[in-house]
Amino acid sequence: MILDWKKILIPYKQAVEEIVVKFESIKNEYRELDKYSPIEFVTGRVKKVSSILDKAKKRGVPLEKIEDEIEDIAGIRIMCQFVEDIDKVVRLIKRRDGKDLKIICEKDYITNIKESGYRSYHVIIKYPVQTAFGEKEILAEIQIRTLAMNFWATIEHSLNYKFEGNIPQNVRERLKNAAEAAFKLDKEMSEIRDEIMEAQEAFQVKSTLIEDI
Ligand code: 0O2
Repeated sequence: MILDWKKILIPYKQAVEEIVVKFESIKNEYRELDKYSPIEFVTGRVKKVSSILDKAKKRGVPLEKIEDEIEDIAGIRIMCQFVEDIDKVVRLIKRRDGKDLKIICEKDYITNIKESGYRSYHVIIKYPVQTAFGEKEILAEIQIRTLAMNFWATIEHSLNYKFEGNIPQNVRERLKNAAEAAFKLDKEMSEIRDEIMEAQEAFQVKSTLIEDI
């Protein structure tokens, strides 16, 4: 069986672009209203064909089932400043359930931290894409995390890539310590959250006034 990946990935690319714009718009709306935004920034990517095939092989997923079983071909990442913002973003997503997206499942790696030290909240959704040939529903994974969680996950991911999944024990230990430090950083930041939010709102108003001059 030969798959035409170029054709298969078109709706995934479109979905990622649309979903990123939707969450960026929410962020901009908060900012326009001089309100604190629970969304700091949003990124998205379509998984590389080689990574899709590697994941399918690792999980024993046959080619014809890839689109049903690999949930993160379309991946969206929403970064937040504080752990508390993650809940708010999840609520924003839930409010859209049954409207422009359907929630399939949630994976809470913040309460249930992964063995690696990974923390993040994942929401798997079904998203309808209007293509040139009609509607196609695709699966997408939205990862919601703080800046500290993202920093750690990005570094760990690149080390995993470098060591092809076999990170040496001493580096693994350091990563565990770094995960603990990122956890503490999030906790400390949460404790001074009100002060930070007020300062940022004041700064935003001041910048807007300067722009208006
Ligand atoms: P990419 O595109 O390279 O990021 P599994 O990996 O089988 O345990 P599963 O069931 O595929 O996980 O889904 P899960 O747990 O929701 O993880 C999917 C994605 O979450 C991963 O995608 C990563 O982006 C992220 N992730 C999960 N665990 C870790 C981790 O320990 N460290 C880091 N850095 N990221 C993690 P992929 O497949 O790695 O692809």
